[in-house]
Amino acid sequence: MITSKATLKEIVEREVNRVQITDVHTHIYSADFGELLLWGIDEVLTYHYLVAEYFRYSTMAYEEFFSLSKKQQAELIWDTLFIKHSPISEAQRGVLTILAQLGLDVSSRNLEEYRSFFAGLTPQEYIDKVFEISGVKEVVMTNDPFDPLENPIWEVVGNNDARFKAALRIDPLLNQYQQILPQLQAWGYRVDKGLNKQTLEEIKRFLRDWVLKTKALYMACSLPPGYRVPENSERAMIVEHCIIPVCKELNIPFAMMIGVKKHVNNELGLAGDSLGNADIETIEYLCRTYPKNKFMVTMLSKENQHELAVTARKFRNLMVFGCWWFLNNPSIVEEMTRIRLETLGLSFIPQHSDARVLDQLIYKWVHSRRIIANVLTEKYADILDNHWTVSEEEIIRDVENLFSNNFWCFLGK
Ligand code: FIX
Ligand code: ZN
Repeated sequence: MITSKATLKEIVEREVNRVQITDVHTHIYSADFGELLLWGIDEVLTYHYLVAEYFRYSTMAYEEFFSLSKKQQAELIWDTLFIKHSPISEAQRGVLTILAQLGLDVSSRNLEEYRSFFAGLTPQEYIDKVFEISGVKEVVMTNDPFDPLENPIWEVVGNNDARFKAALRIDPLLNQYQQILPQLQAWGYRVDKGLNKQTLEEIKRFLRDWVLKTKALYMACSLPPGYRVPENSERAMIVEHCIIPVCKELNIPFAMMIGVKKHVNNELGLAGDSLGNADIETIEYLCRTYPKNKFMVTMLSKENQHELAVTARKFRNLMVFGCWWFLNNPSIVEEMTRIRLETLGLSFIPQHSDARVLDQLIYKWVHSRRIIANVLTEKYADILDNHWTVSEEEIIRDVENLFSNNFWCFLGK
């Protein structure tokens, strides 16, 4: 049994650093998906977080920047954010963490040298390397049947890498039904403008078809701050009459990622989204009204985090996950992890990477492991003060639950 705080710190850090992680939400793909998988230093540097930070200093016209090649954009970002200013933001620091963990000479600041390292690797080789360095054993992708680049891959190739799991992403269905209606009809689903009985049944058939085709572990959607159910809207109708029944039938969670304000600055593209406070009563309503359904929820506003944790205390069919997007900064990850451990004990999923570029698995998890280990150590130390003792095996158990098993148990797998 562990009784000293020094030993406690050492063991918690060791186990958090070596636990094999299930990353429950990413935007990366197995090599089967070809160009959809983004990797390498130029993709890392042109990550939309860094594009937004580049424009903090640049007066270049947005369209001029986006008309440049990825290589040229990367060089501008490198020069502006790393050479002309010290790279201390979380996303900037993340680039340095990636380079350091790959064993490259960060002090050289030589972008061409970094590029030559990547030039010598195939996608598959680099996937293997990143999974090994990051300690991630499996990731859940974001799979969008409405993406014209991704859709055909599922028809021909599919996913053949067991480390990559699928999640069915249905934002267009919920947030732009009228726009995607023709596509559903073209695929042979007998859907109409009005959400009549046949249309609702056909939307359910579409959802069922794609969950089964992709072997999706859950259905997911990002939702605006104004997301409300119940509500007299297409989105609320489709959630209650299609998503909920199919998720229950297939025993998979509905993952709601709530609070994104799309296109606040449209000229920034992916970097142009922001956030807003969302309504916790919608989550209360769904968890209460559909007790046989499972809901994974992450919210984008810092101000929503405490009430989300308290709501999870009320509903065992609610799993809180991740420090999403603008929350994935050390100061906020620490605060959210502390709130969650104090409010929920160990019954939540503390983090996901949201990696959009393969390399980011490395930095997002190096940074998060350190913060989560520190807060977790403090919480164990608090109970040791009351002469509770904890064993190494119990710490291993708790850490494996936080970083993997809580997700799989919630799925019922
Ligand atoms: O909706 C989402 O899955 C968001 O995570 C993304 O749209 C966002 O661009 C992102 O990658 C944030 O980290
Ligand atoms: Zn995401």
